[in-house]
Amino acid sequence: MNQFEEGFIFGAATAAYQAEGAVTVGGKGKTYWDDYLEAQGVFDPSTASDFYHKYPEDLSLCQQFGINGIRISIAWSRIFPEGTGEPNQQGVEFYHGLIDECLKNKVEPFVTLHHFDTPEALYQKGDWLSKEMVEAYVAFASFCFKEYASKVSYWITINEPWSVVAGQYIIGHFPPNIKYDITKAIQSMHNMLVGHARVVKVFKEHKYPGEIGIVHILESKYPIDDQLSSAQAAKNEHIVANQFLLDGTFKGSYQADTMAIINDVLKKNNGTLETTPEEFEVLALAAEELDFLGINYYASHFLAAYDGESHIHHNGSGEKGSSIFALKGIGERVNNPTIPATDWDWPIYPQGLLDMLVEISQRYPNYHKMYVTENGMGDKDVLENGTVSDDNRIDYVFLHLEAIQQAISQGVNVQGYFMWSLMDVFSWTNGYNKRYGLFYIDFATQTRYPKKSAHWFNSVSRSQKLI
Ligand code: BGP
Repeated sequence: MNQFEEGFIFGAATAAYQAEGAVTVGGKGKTYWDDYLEAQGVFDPSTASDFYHKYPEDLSLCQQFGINGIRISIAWSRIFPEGTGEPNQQGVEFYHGLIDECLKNKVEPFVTLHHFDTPEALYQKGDWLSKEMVEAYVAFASFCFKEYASKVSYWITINEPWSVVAGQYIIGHFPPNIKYDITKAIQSMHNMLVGHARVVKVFKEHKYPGEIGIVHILESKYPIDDQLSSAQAAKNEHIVANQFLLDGTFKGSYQADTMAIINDVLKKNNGTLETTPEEFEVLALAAEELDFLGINYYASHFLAAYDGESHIHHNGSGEKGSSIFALKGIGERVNNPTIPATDWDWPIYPQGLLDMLVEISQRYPNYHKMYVTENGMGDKDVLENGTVSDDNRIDYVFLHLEAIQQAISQGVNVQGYFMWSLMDVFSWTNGYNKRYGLFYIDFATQTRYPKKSAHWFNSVSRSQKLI
């Protein structure tokens, strides 16, 4: 039972802006994070994990430690510094070098086209709320397919539409730092799905080799108690954060039970959703053609009803117990004292991953296959004697891999697991003290140190067995 099938990928994930650093090197243009982070003056992304220069070392570590898949993303503004126009050859060559190095080390690259890093010029035009952005994204993706498709077997259109819109328009900790604007969030998710679908269409029309998928963050939502109003709150958040995106991805339209709640939430927030028949046509086409779904899963949430004004506090410091997340017309996340949580208040609940995998396989039988494309535990790691004894992280990953095995034994097709993150990286809204890596980074020297979890992951990967 604890054996994974041959070919199951034991990978690790990165994202360009969080790992590469070199934000002004090689002709790279700005993303919407650059000026914002500089003005804020708290976290400096300019070097991050220096993956831009250190990737040969990191890929050699992958090979040594049994990591046979890697998620990388292509920084759009390295290829098109202004988002559109002429490609920057230095950026184009950088990703040829990186992809070649993955292949040389027998580490399968899963390449994401948009991981939270819209170029500044397109952000100024409205980001995913503007049609221009969608057009430019399709052009950027088309360029990447032409350039790299001969060597990339797995493409990911967009990483976590929900986190993007929650950060930009609900929590307000991503630029443009708008809070509680659920209407903008829903509209932006729809537009991202349309961009995704158009890119899937381009990929399939050109018959590029390889496969294409999308990554959603999918956290299960449970009522905190047996009151009907708590069940309704859990359902509301599930539909807004999960089901709306899954319907758009796999059904090509938003189903009646989804729209009933979306319309209700929009009404309570005085908003509307704008869509066109052509958009649904392309969504339906992509739903048919999509090769895989990537699930990022870290936590689940427990909800109660909430009638007050929206109120959110983001715990970005690791001060346990400081999170608040209450949304008008949706519900309030409440602490479940029986479930452990990280210092950033993320409830650790592997059962939520199992439930989500099973639910997707039942509601969307056309999903083909899934990968868990991110899972891991952020912690305040301490380097001692050249390593980190991260037993908590090993326990966390063990339990989530076990949940995946249970899902597989119930007939769900899961083909791989990517730990977030390969090495410690820059965390968008938490900086550098929330560490996830299999490899600890001393950010002052950029030296890599394998954590205890890296050694453990190596034995799991090599034996294909959960030990
Ligand atoms: C996911 C993102 C990653 C990464 C991870 C951990 O939502 O895809 O980019 O950041 O979450 O999140 P955080 O860094 O906020 O702890």
